[in-house]
Amino acid sequence: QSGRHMTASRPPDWSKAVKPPHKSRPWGPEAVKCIDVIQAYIQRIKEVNPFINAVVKDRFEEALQEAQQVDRLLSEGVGDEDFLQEKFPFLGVPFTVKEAFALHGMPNSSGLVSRRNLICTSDAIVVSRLKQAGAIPLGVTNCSELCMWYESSNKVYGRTNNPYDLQRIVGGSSGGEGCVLAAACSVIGVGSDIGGSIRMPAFFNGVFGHKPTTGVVPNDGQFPNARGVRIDFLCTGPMCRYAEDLKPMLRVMAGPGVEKLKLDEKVALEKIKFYCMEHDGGSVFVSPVDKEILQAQRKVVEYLEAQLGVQVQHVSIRRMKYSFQIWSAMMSSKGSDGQETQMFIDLLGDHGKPVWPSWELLKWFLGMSSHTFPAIALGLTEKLMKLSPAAMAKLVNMGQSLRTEMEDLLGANGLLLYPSHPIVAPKHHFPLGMPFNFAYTAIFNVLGLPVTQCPLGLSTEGLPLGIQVVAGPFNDHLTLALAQYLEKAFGGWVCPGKT
Ligand SMILES: *[C@@H]1O[C@H](CO)[C@@H](O)[C@H](O)[C@H]1NC(C)=O
Ligand SMILES: CC(=O)N[C@H]1CO[C@H](CO)[C@@H](O)[C@@H]1O
Repeated sequence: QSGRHMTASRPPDWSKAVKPPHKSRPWGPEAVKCIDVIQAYIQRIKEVNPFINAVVKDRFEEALQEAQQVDRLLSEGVGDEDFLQEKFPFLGVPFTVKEAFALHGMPNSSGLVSRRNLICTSDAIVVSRLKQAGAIPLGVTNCSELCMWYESSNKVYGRTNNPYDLQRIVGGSSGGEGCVLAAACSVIGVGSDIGGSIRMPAFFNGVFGHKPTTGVVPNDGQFPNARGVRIDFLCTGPMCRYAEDLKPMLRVMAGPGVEKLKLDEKVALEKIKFYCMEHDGGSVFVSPVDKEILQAQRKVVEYLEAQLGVQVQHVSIRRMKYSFQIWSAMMSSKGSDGQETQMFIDLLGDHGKPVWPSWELLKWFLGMSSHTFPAIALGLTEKLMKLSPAAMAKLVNMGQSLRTEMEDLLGANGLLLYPSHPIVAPKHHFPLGMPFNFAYTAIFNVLGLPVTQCPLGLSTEGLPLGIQVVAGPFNDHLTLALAQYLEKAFGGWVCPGKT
């Protein structure tokens, strides 16, 4: 069990994955104590984290004390089950948080070396709301440097490995979160998404991730936070192993914002208008969609048609081909308040001097830079990629037309099925060769639509497959309802190492 010389080549025995605590009844003779649940999760993290490197800072001692408080509360009989359900819907449930969010006593470096010694003295709003709902934080999880890349690796915490194959990526930027959930080290988690940072890791690790409608869940308390137009594109949201947890999590995380949604509305799936698009129409910047991902999507279509008696309509929305260009242009456009978006090199400098990317590149070749290669490359290219004002305006217009087109198509009762990503979890470093594959998720950030990534079993190589379910604005209840339905039909999360 000495972690020091462990060569992280083979995953450990995953078969001892812990059952979710809320699945076992909290009362009666078979009751499970909160302390036992938290202990089991801590044990699990200790066992597998040396391989996956997903939890980057823990608070096990505090978590155990909090679990004892929960047990005491229950033994004192504070109220009946309904009361507790209402007041503390996540009482005693362990959870984890992407490191970029503030969690009291934990770092919030976002993988930036210059921030490595920061320790939070407060909680992000969503974290505090989950705590108030009774959930117990176990620690914080890895992300990409400044949350701007889809491989979770940085110079503060190193690289996180995929639990289905340690040689592969977990995605980013909420990659540690996707990974801990899949590895059964945590059962619910907090992520954020400006280009797919919840949905990509959820896809690569075979768990559920929901990007809510823009403006429903507060983004406060994360670093870096969005400014200017990007405020409308960044979404904080839930990630979890079981689809049934998405809705209560969203309810808690949204707080008063939940009133904008219709989460209590009953969804009649057989009355939904289903649309399906199998690829973006052939963008040259993006990998073609993998055959197995296509097959999985077709199976979903067949299943819905057979079971619900619906007709899934194939659509080809031409503007989707320009997803990457539209996202980039809209991300760097001026806000309605005239505020410019922040340059990445300034963020890298963390309020000090902006980082000079060519100098960092030179240092990187000598192994002396404190930044990751993708971050340096992003710094180098952000100036080069600056479009002419006319080209920018054209793309922003195109994005606005696409938003109208999507909203008209989906209305208040439509769902679109779309691949979560063109390929299954690639090997480490692959994203450098195909940097724009995130366009499959990113386009929905600038469109402001709610999207749930749902796992769909494993590929022949044993890697998670999945699909994005997209609804019109404020119709999150539709995507969440379909997520639960697909989980029943296709099995949802599959414990890694069991196949
Ligand atoms: C990160 O932690 C530092 C130290 O407590 C704090 O000053 C800062 O506000 C935190 N960042 C966010 C976004 O909460
Ligand atoms: C592989 C790796 O670098 N792991 C590090 C993750 O972060 C923790 C906490 O800072 C370190 O102790 C590990 O060495």
